[in-house]
Amino acid sequence: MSIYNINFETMPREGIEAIQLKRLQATIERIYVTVPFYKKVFDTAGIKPADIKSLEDLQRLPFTTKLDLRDNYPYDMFAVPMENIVRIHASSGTTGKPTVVGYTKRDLDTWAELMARSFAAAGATSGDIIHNAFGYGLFTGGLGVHYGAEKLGASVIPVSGGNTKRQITIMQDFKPTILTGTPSYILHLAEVADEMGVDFKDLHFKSGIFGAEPWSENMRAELEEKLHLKAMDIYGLSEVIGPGVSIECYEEQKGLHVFEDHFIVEIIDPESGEVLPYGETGELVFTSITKEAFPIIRYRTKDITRLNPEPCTCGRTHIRMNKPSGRTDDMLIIRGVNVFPSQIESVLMETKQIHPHYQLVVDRINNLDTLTVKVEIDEALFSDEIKTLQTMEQKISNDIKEYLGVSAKVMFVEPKTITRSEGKAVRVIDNRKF
Ligand code: DLL
Repeated sequence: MSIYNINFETMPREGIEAIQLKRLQATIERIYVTVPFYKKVFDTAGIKPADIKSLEDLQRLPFTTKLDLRDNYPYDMFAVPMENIVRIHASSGTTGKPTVVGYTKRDLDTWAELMARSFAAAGATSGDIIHNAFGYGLFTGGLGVHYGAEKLGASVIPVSGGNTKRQITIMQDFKPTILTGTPSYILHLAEVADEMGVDFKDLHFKSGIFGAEPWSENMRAELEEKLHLKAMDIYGLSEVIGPGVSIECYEEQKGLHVFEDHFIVEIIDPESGEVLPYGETGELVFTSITKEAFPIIRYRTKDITRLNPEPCTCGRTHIRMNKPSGRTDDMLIIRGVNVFPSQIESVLMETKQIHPHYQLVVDRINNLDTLTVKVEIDEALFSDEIKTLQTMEQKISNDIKEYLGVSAKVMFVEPKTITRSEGKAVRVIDNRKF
C-alpha cells in the first residue's frame, strides 16, 4: 500500500521529535500573544514561552479541558482574527453549549492532507470511489472525509447519513469501492441492504473507514463478514482537528497511527493527571502543533487507550494508539465495578445469533445499581421456546459476570426495536439521579 507523505510518515524518531519541538515552540510563542486564555494560564503557572526548551517541558504546561472551551464560547480560543477564519464546526454538545472550532485556509489544507494520508493508509488511491455516509454539517465527519478524498484525487459521493434505502441503490449503481461512516450506521446500512435482498458480495467495496464512536474487535469481524471488505478504524475529535488525528493501516489493522508531525500525544492517569509510560492505559491528551486558528495545548480528550511505539510493518514510524475502549464519562460504575459499553459489546458478540444493536439501561432500585442489557436477536431465534431464550440470556449474563465482574440482566428484544442512529449510537440510558 502506498504512503501519501512518505517523508513525514516514515521519518526516523529523532527527526519527528525535532520537528515537534520546533513546531511546539512556535505554537506556544504565538498563542501567548494571541489567546488571552493561554497567556493567563501560562502566567499563572509561571511559565514563559522561552521556558519550553525540550519536549519534556510540555509536561510543565497545564491541561486544557472542555470546560475551558465552554468558558471561552464561542470564539475566544481563536488565535487569528475572524477575517482569517474560513470554516466553523461544532461538537454536538449533548450537555450544555457545544464546542466551537475554527479553521483558516491553511488549516483546511492540513486537515485535507491528514485525511488523504488516512485514505492511503486504508488502501485507497485516486482510482477509488468513496461513499461517504458520515453526516455533513457542523459535525466534522462528513466534510473532513470529503476534502481528504478530493485531495487524494479519488471520487467522492457526498451521500451523508440517512435515506438508507437510497444509499443502497446508489451503492449498486455508482459502484463505490470505499465506504465511510460510523460503525453503528454502517451496520444499519447492512441490515437495510439485507431487507432489500442486496448482498454486499455483489457490490464493489474493498475497504471501510469507520469511526467517531467506540467499536469492538468483534464488531469489526461482523462488519467485515457482512460487508465483504476490510474495515479500518479512524479516530479524531473536533477540538483537535476532526477525523484524521489517527488511523489504522491496511497492513496490520492493529493500532491507529497518530500523525505526530501535527499532534503530540500523551497518556495520563485520569485521576492524578500524571503522564504514564508507553503501554499503560489511561486518558489521551493531544497538543496541536500546526493549527493556526484553533491551537490547543494538552487537551484532555476523556478517551481511554494506550500507546504502542513498536515499529509497524507498513513502514510508518508514527506511534500507534490502541482502539479506544471508551470515554471516562461513558464508563459506568455499577456497584463499584467499572465497565465500558464496548466491553459489554465484546461479550455479546461472542454469541452468533446476536446482533450488535444493544442498549445498556442503568437504574437505581432500593439504593442498588442495576444494569439491564437489551440486545436484539435473530428473527428466527425469536420464535424459539421461551425457555431456550431464557437459558441463552442467563448464559450471556454469566459471561458478563465472569469477564467483567459485573452483574447484568440480559434481555433479548425483537429485531429493530432499538433505535437506529444515522450518526453516533446512543448506547447508555442512565436513569440514576446523582
Ligand atoms: O467524532 C470526529 C470523527 C469523525 C472521527 C469521523 C472519526 C470519524 P467529535 O464529534 O468531536 O468528533 O467526537 C469526538 O468521538 O473524543 C471519541 O470519544 C469519539 N471517537 C471518535 N473517533 C473514535 C474512534 C468526531 N475511532 C469523540 N473510536 C472522541 C472510539 C471515537 N471513539
